[in-house]
Amino acid sequence: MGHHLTNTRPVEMMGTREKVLAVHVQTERQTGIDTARQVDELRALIQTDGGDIVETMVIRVKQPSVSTLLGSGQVASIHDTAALHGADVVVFNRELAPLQQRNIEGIINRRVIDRTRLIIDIFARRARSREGKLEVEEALLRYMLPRLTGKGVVMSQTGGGVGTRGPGETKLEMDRRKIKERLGRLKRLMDAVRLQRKVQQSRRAKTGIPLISIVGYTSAGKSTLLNRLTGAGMQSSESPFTSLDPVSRRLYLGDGSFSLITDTVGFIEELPVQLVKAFRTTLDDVTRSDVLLFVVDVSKMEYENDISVVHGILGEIGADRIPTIYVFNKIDRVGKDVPRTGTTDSYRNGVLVSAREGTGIDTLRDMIARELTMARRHATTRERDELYRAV
Ligand SMILES: Nc1nc2c(ncn2[C@@H]2O[C@H](COP(=O)(O)OP(=O)(O)OP(=O)(O)O)[C@@H](O)[C@H]2O)c(=O)[nH]1
Ligand SMILES: [Mg+2]
Repeated sequence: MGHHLTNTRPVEMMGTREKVLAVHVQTERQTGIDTARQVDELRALIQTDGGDIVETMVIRVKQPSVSTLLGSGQVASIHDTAALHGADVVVFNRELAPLQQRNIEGIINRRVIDRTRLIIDIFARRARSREGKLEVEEALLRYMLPRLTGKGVVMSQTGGGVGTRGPGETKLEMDRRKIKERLGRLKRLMDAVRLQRKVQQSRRAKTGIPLISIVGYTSAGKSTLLNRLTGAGMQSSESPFTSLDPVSRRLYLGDGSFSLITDTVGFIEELPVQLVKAFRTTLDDVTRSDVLLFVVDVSKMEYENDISVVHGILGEIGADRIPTIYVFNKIDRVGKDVPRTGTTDSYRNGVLVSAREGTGIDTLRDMIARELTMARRHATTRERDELYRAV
């Protein structure tokens, strides 16, 4: 009986989890609270990527060194700590320049993975759709291009290590020329996907069905909210980046009409630029929405920071002017008073909910209906104006 269970366990639980030393590099500008939050986030990312954290180091740096980022004494102490705990990999909580990464790796004699590679790796692990896989592959190749050494690189999807996953089916050995060729081919493949999407979009636009997108920091509760609103069977979990592929469902409004509501990839502080670029097709739906539901986990101490990170990324993808409802989620964890005394007051279009327990969801439905009516009115005014201009 027991072996059925064993077979469904993830590979990492069967004794192959890599031992990871987590290194948080703290610059002078950062406060203590920032550090605690970022260290927690780093640890969650490493665990999501199948790593077993044996030790966490916080290293303060005053004057970053071009060649190794840290001082030589600091690199030596990373080496010693890694050796002491038998770490296989050292993961840094920031992007390292290719030169820094290579030099540190040389000194500490272990694989060095930076934050960007770690996040791309998690995306590679999660991508299910063809489009998502192509997007992750593009991000990974763009990341690797400036990091090639003479030998080229090896990517494999079957490898179990932290920060080693690639999206290809087989082991790929690539040099710079091959990477550039592959990027060219990826571009052609994505162009085809985009064209297909355009056709779908214009077909959908003709139906006049309004679009709503759920956006927010990773783990804010976006999928739980979609499930609560529509009964969709979206997977939700504590670990970051559970959902990558956009999933759309019908959301019925009071008057019998419906809209399409889409849940998509979560955002994170310093989301690698390669990923934002590669995911532009996926994020295109967000940009075309009539209304955004901006989900915020108010049980996190630093939820205001999450809000500004998400605002930043919405700005980057050109979705910052879409009418937005702020959904302050997880109030079951904090009680009603806490978020009300904070920033939530300054968001006119905000509602306190618990997606898990259903609190506040009726109010949210009413707000969505109202927002869509206004969006429609705007659209008709615009069309009428255009008509007047035309005659
Ligand atoms: N207490 C509480 N937990 C919640 C609530 N909503 C979601 N959660 C939990 O928060 C975690 C993340 O929820 P998800 O719905 O997966 O979050 P997400 O925003 O879709 O995350 P990603 O897809 O990974 O970006 C899960 O463990 C949920 O059960 C809520 O209202 N209250
Ligand atoms: Mg999700």
